[in-house]
Amino acid sequence: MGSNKEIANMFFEMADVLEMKGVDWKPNAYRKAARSLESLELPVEQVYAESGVKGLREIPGVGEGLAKKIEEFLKTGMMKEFDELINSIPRGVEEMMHVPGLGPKKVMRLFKELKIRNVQDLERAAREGRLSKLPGFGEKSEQDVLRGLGLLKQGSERKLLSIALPLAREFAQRLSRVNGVIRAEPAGSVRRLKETIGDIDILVISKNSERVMDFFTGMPEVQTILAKGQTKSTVILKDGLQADVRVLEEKSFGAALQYFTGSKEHNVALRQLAIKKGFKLSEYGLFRKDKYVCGRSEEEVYSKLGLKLVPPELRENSGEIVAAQKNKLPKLLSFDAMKGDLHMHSNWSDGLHSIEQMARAAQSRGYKYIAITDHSKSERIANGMDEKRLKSYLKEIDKVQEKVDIQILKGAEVDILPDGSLDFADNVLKELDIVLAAVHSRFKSSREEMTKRILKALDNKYVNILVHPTGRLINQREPYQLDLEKVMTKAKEQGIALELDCYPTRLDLKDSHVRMAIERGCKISIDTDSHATDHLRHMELGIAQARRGWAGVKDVINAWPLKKLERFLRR
Ligand code: DGT
Ligand code: CA
Ligand code: CA
Repeated sequence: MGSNKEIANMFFEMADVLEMKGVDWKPNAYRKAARSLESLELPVEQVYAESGVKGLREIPGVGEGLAKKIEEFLKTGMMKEFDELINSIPRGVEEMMHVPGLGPKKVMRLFKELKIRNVQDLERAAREGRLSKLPGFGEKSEQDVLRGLGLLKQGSERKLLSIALPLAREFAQRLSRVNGVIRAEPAGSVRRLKETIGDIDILVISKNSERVMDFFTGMPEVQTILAKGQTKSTVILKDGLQADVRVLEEKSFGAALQYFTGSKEHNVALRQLAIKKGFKLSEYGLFRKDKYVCGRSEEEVYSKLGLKLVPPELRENSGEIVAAQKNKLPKLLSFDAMKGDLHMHSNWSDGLHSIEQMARAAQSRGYKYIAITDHSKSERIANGMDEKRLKSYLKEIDKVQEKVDIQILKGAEVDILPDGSLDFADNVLKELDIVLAAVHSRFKSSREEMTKRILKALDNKYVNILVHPTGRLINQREPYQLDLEKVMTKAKEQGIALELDCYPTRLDLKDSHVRMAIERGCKISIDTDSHATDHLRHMELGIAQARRGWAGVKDVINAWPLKKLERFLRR
């Protein structure tokens, strides 16, 4: 973990503790600085080495006080105030903050009034119905706590793709440089680009397995070695993720890559097909009557079984095998297909960077267009804009447009209010090139209410994209109750796209919903919802998810040329 991330985590923790203690504004200042550090492109050591405390103070959100704390940490490896704060409350109490749905204020009350000191106490108390007795808590909050505990458990078992994917790539890269290694590739759910990952699987071709295993189990990220053998080793990494490495012969690498990429369900179906055709398929190869037929590459294996090569993202036994047999696999969206990004924030609302910085960052990714889409007025905590500030914001976009070589669409992320009306009136919406509509409140409405609310918003003639349509946060918040089918039908009728929000914890719509949408002729917009320039890279996660949902260029409005997109936006 680099210092940027380490200091950011310390600031986040300090914010939590300060909030539990009822301190005002400071927690938010710490969080802002933490987010800023997280998305800083340069290592903070470098900033400090080059321009000292003054350089640190130029990091958005970092003032005099926090700059001094960063300096202290860089010089001594410690932060006195961090230690003091952390030691001022029991460890377990602070951990309760990580239960989705429990804020610092509630945690403090549970600690003070019910003497609940850790997550185990909390679970017991909730199961015994003791939480609901606390004034202002009630049975509903108790159920929420139990659900939150479930999500927390899930999160400790399955990690986000955004965490596992770079690690898997890094490990494969390092392993491929080990003496005697011919090839090293990620397999398993990481290769299928699934939204969450149980463990990382890596396959290696090498004649010297011992050297590979020594290297792998000796990596600095490794916390515990669970197994170390000739063909397979398993480790637990410091962040809790598990990783397996397998060493193979060249002759069976394709078969093994196929087998260990999975999914299990895809493999079972493929193996049955092999049997039907008189073969036997295993991780060692394709055999006929115990005689090796092939196994060096996946292509050979699929081809001998009469199939086109199935892209890993589709290997879930959900129709891909029949499609591959009939040469009817979809032409998937490629990783370089995107022409623009239609959802991002600037420092006009809760983003870190200016409109110009966002535009330039998008331009350097090779995009042809972007939409700047800051929040509307009801999003007070996100510094949403009222009509007056919106006017200046639109002027600022015009000014930036003069300076950059990328088309900027003037947009806003407009709240869908509880009654289904929008946060800006039609005569204001009319001034925008693109309108994103979003639910940010009353997540716990009934299915009927939420469906009615969103359908009404989609009746507005200026809306172009319904963003993060189900509101879920992976391992943190369930999707809201919603009749998605009705929403998709309405969106298609109205010429409104549904978003696939690429933010790592959102990935909303999820894969199966993408497929459901495109089967109904509904268009998708894959957007990063960036709050800083470096978030633009999350596009890859969204493309992966779209591919898992069988989407191609025809389904994705921001993979289209500007002219065609503009026609779509005019509805
Ligand atoms: P994960 O780690 O839970 O995110 O998901 P996977 O798909 O990476 O699963 P993992 O790591 O347990 O196993 C890797 C692959 O090995 C899996 O995708 C398919 C294959 N595999 C594992 N167990 C079985 C099995 O019992 N039968 C078959 N046919 N394949 C298996
Ligand atoms: Ca795995
Ligand atoms: Ca595994």
